Amino acid sequence: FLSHPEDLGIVAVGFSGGQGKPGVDAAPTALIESGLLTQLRDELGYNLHGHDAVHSYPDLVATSADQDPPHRGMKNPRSVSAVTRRIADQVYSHAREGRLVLTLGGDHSIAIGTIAGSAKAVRERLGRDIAVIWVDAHADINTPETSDSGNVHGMPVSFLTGLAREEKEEFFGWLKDEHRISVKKLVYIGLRDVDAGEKKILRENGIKAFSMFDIDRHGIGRVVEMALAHIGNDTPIHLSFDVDALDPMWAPSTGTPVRGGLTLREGDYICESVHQTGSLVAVDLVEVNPRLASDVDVGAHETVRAGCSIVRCALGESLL
Ligand code: B3U
Ligand code: MN
Ligand code: MN
Repeated sequence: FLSHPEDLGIVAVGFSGGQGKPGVDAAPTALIESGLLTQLRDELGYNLHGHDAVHSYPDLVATSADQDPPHRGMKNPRSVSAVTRRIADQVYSHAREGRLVLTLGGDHSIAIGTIAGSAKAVRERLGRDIAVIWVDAHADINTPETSDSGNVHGMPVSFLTGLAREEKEEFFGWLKDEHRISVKKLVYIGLRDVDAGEKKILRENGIKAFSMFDIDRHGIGRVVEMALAHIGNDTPIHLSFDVDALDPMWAPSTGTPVRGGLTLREGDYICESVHQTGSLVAVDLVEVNPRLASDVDVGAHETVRAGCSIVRCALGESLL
């Protein structure tokens, strides 16, 4: 599905407004300083585009809380809406050229932008709907009304599928049908901390989800096989990987760690398998927060290392 499979569009997003803990905005710099982009260029042979900047969108982020009061319970709604809209444009420009797109977050609210941008570009370029593989401990499918936290990083999937809607441009009203994905082309892997309201949404919409229970029962190999079978062969894939899908043993430095997660090897395996389909059009890596951990130096180092491994596997490092 890529006209230039060797070309990699990079969107580095230093943004944390979709949740309350500062530090997740420092992730792109930490990942890049640890050598991720150099590895992608020198070892995996990609031509990088857009890799010179880490974007923090100072013109779009409200500088004080009273400039961006809650709307329908959502925190920082104007900032998150404006930033994700800009990210959608950035991802779209790369994807419209037929490049694979890698977005380094940032909290998971940014996937509103990344998926909106790739869905629109792939529709225009190929007349196809993308599928989304969402790897996460959480379902991130709260509507503003079901959310207890008001954090938009727990809502991106509801906006992207149209389960949550808003007319007003400044509150995600810029999202149109061309940006949206079907609940039928969405599949989760790694879930283990899903709110009651989210379980109801998953059930009522028949959304395919593989929890840690399913991984224990069937093994990761079979789960990935079933996930890929669900979205169907020959469908462009957007992989959105929340590092908190990994067990805190491998990824302690993240805003909401949940025990009982994927091993790093299982996470890498998911990415390798998705790469192997040849259908990957975009990858997000989100929720690395290098400022959080009981031992920050060790924790952040391990988490950044895990994040780099996930990205390299998705981009084909394991191919022999
Ligand atoms: N479901 C909860 C918690 C949560 C979602 N995503 C993360 N945490 N990382 C919420 O806030 O919506
Ligand atoms: Mn998430
Ligand atoms: Mn999560």
